[in-house]
Order: sequence, then C-alpha cells, then structure tokens
Amino acid sequence: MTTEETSAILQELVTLLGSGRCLTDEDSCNHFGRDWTRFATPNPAAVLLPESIAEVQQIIQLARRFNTPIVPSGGRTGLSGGAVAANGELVLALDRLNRIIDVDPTSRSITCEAGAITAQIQEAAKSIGLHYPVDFASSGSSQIGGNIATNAGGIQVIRYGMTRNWVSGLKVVTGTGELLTLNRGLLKNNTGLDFRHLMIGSEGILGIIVEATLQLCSPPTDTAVLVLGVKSMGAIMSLLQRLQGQADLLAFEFFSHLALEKLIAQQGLRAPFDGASPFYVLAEYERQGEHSDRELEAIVEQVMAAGEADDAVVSQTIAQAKSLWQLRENISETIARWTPYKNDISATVSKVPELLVKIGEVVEQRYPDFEVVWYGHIGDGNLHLNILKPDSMAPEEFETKCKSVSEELFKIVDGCGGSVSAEHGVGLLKKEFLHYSRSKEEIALMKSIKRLFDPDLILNPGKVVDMDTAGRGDS
Ligand code: S2G
Ligand code: ZN
Repeated sequence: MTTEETSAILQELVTLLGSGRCLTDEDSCNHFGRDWTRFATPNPAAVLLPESIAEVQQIIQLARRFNTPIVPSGGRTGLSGGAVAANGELVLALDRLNRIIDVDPTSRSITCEAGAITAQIQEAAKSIGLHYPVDFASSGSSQIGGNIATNAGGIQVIRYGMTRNWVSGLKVVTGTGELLTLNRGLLKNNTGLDFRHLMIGSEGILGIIVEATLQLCSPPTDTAVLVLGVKSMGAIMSLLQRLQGQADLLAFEFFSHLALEKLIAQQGLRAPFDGASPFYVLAEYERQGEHSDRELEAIVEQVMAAGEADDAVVSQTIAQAKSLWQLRENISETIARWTPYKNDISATVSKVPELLVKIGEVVEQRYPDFEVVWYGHIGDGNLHLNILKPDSMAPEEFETKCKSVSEELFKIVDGCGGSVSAEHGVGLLKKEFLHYSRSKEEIALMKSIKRLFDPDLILNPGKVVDMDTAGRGDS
C-alpha cells in the first residue's frame, strides 16, 4: 500500500472505530503484531479492536476496498507465527469481542464471542457443574477464537480430543465480509458440507472466527497423578499400554531429565523423587476405588521389577497433583530463555517407538553440541523436541543449523506416517515443511478453497500456504 492509501484507510478506520480502537503507537503494534514466537519484528500498519460482528464485517469491507491484508489476533499464544504481522498488515484483534453470551445447562453448552479467554470458559462451565475439557498452560491468556483457529490440543487430548471435538457452532466473517452461521450449536445436523470443520484449524486464512458454541461434559470425579522415572524411551510406550489396560487415563505426558534439570535450576521446583532417570512419565487418571488403586500399584511394581522404571510417586492431595503437573506444564516457559528451535511432531501411537528411536539417532549425530529437551503428549503420539540455543551462538546461525536437521527429521516423520505439526499449526514456521505431511493435491485444494472464502487474498496472507497473487494462479 502507498502512504496515501495507508492514511486514507486509517482515516476511515478511525471514523469507524474511533482513535482509541485504531492504534498505531509502537507499543500497541509490538504487543498485538506477534504471537509467542520471537523470530519476526512486528510491523503492522495499525491494530484494530472491533467491539461487534458488524464492525468486523465493516473492517473486512474496507480492507477489500483498499486491498489491505488483515492478520487476525487472539491471545497471541501461538507457536508457529500464525498471528505475526510484519509487513504493514492491519491486525484485527478480538480482545474486545469477549462476552460470554449464553451458558446452557440443558444443552450443556456455552456460546461466547471469540475473544473470550479459555480460562473464562472453563470457569463458566464449572459454575454450572460442567467441564470444558481442553486445557493447556496458556489457557489463562489464550482466546477461544484462537484455540479454534488453531484447533488447540493441550494436556488431556488422550481422553477428550482436540478443540475440534467440542465446537458445535461457529460464526465466521469471510474474506468477502459475509457472516456465516455454521451448525447452529446442533449435535446432529447432516445437511451437506460442514464448513464449521473447515474453519477449525484454518489459522485465519479462510475467515475471522467471531463467535463459538462449545459443548461441555461432566467433570472427572476423583483423579490422581502418577509420575514414574523411566529408564528408556521404549519403556515409555509399554507403560502406556499397561496403564491404558487398567486405568481411565486423562493424560499421559513425558519429559526428559534435562527438562527437569532446567525446571529445578530456573524455577526452584523439586524433583519428584531422589534418583535421576533419563525420562519421566506423568499420567493423570480417574480413580475407580481402592481396587483400581491396587491394580495400578501392581503395574508400578511390575515395571520396576522389570527394570523399566526407577521410582514412582502417586499424588495423595490436589496440591501434590498440581505440583507434579508443574514439572510438565512449566517446561515451555522455563526453556523459553534459550529461544528454542521447536519441533511439534506426531505419529500414530503404535509408530511412536520407531519415531523416537530414529529421531534419537539423528539428534545424537546432528546435534552433538546442543542441549535437546524432549517432552510432550506422548500418549497422543505427540512429541515436542526443543533444541536450546547456546548463549554463545547467534540466532541466525542457530536457526540455519536447526533447519538443516529439520529436513532429516521430517523425512523420518513422513516415513512413520506422521505430522510435521501435531498441534501448533503451520503459520509461517512450518509452511516450508508442509509437503512432508500433505500431498501436492491437498495443498492445491487448500489454495482453491482459500480463494473461495477469501477471493481478494486479504486474510492472513503468507500463513499456511503461499498464494500467487500476481497471475491469480497458485504458486
Ligand atoms: C506443551 C507448549 C508450547 C511449547 O508444553 O505441550 O505445546 O513450548 C507445548 O512447545
Ligand atoms: Zn503441547
């Protein structure tokens, strides 16, 4: 956009929103022009804070008229650069569109605006004795619209699935400015293509999610957390099978000893027991009475006797369960100071042992000088491999070294039938590797579908796929 065009659209936006909701100051541009990644310098033309769906539609109409790109922004907790505005785009922030519209105990649902905070939804569900079961470390600041746009997973996917499983209705403003009302909160509605599921996980390239209806479930009753010190990666997955046979798991996570060391050093957390193990498994399960406790104790004794585990602890109180969870949930924020190169990969659970061994070999050979933190939702087949940047190394050199290994890692992931992005989305960071998990035909279809919902290609350009705007063909 030329300077004249920029000032022309900004004038119209100030008329529409008022100067207090059309921000151009440096602090606002820095704060709203990014997500949790720190690789790009935010540089939006302005930050817009609509307070109604009608205003979102009017902003899209204006953006179409001036051919100005829009970057939707939720809680800015994304990890793939999906909400980064570094090229003079308009950031459309949903922060002011944050009301809870309806809490319906009969339909066991909550209808809210996209800017509602995830923790707010969880509280509202609790207030009627129900449970919104998608949870993760950033739920105190993430927005439900962003959770839906990235199909967020979290720490209880093994039992409750991803955000997708809980969305029964959506309102979305498309790139033409029209408002789509999708599925109306119905549990049963077989009337042709379900565009709701196209929008879930679309990362803002098809439309701006402005309202959602979420289903709720009965809360788990009496849960406990088991942490085991495990001697090998192979033992992790055999433990999963043993536990799944006996317990109703809510979570099955793992982390390496290096992760624990960083937590203890950085956050002063206490190790779960005295001895050190190469890996730790954290499993949360719903207790089913004394008998099942004894069954579980027997499994723990078996894996210890088999030499697969060193030590174990089971939470006796809610406070103890919470402090054990900190050992897993605090990893991401703890290692952030090393600006890690993040991998978020997955395979079917039965393929995880093969994936772990093959990736372990590559990590050993190609990252001999880097600290590598292994952790993740291994019960879902999801591994977060974080390579820590040595303080002495320049970010560009570090990224180049890590990227050169990524190709090798993603070939292994592809060979195991896995995904190069299990839950963090594609955004900017995984776009160049998308072909390891999606076929040429699928990527071409994504681009054609984008052109249907966003014919002027103004919605979150450059994220997920690159469109050829010149020839109006597809690159
Ligand atoms: C996790 C959080 C983001 C990260 O802890 O499960 O998804 O650091 C992550 O990878
Ligand atoms: Zn995760």
